Amino acid sequence: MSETGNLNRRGFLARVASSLGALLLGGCDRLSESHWFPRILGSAEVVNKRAQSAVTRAQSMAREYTEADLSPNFKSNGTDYPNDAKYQALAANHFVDWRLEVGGLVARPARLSLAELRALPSRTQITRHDCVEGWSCIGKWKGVPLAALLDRVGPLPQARYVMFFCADPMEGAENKYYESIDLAGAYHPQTILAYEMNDHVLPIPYGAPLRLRDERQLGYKMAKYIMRIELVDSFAHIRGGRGGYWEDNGYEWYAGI
Ligand SMILES: Nc1nc2c(c(=O)[nH]1)N[C@H]1C(S)=C(S)[C@@H](COP(=O)(O)O)O[C@H]1N2
Ligand SMILES: [Mo]
Repeated sequence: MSETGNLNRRGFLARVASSLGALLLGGCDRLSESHWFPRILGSAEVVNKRAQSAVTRAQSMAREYTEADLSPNFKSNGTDYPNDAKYQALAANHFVDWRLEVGGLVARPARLSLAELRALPSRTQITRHDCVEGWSCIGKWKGVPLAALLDRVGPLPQARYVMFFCADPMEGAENKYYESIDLAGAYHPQTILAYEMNDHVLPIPYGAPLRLRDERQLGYKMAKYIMRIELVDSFAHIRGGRGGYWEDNGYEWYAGI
């Protein structure tokens, strides 16, 4: 290519670059004049949270059913009335004095009444419960998304699992039912702490006053009679070290279906 050709070419590229720049700037100006652009720029945290939940949503949603699919008799399994004096006293007073303790690796530990949990956002879902023993029932659940509760207490960066400690003794008072799920599962939009079942206050056989619904896992993950929630970085040193009552007895920790 000749000297002049090179210069012309450089001149051409420079002109393209500058007009491209003008185009891009023009584009930015137009965007920042619109309503949504500055708001999104000003809320990177919200964008990140949305992106995070979009990813978990894409991961998989458990199937949801209609009212017509509800099981006429939802089975109660495992404990149907905790053999624990403190629990029974709380139940006698309709759980007015019950408080959900939330602690461990969180910025703002909390003690929440049922009324306070009901004041948080809620989600209602009709889903199929599959027990590892080989039966399934379809029920309607209403509760607070675990994600909303986590937003309230602020998980610390080291937190990896959410542990649920229950009221019901299995063998011996010290060996109460417990379970755990990981944070990705905890933030899944269908993971809720249910306080209603089939449009009624959650009955005792199904886990009153509060039970976990994690619709993508088997029944034994869905802790009933929750008293305390604790965020941890490992469950290796808690109880049997396998993350749950049934896990300590040989069941898989991950019970995805
Ligand atoms: N606290 C507690 N949670 C529990 C259990 C239990 O015995 N105690 N049983 C588990 C099992 S094996 C199943 S299948 C479901 C049963 O829930 P349901 O009684 O609503 O059918 O609860 C799970 N969560
Ligand atoms: Mo189960």
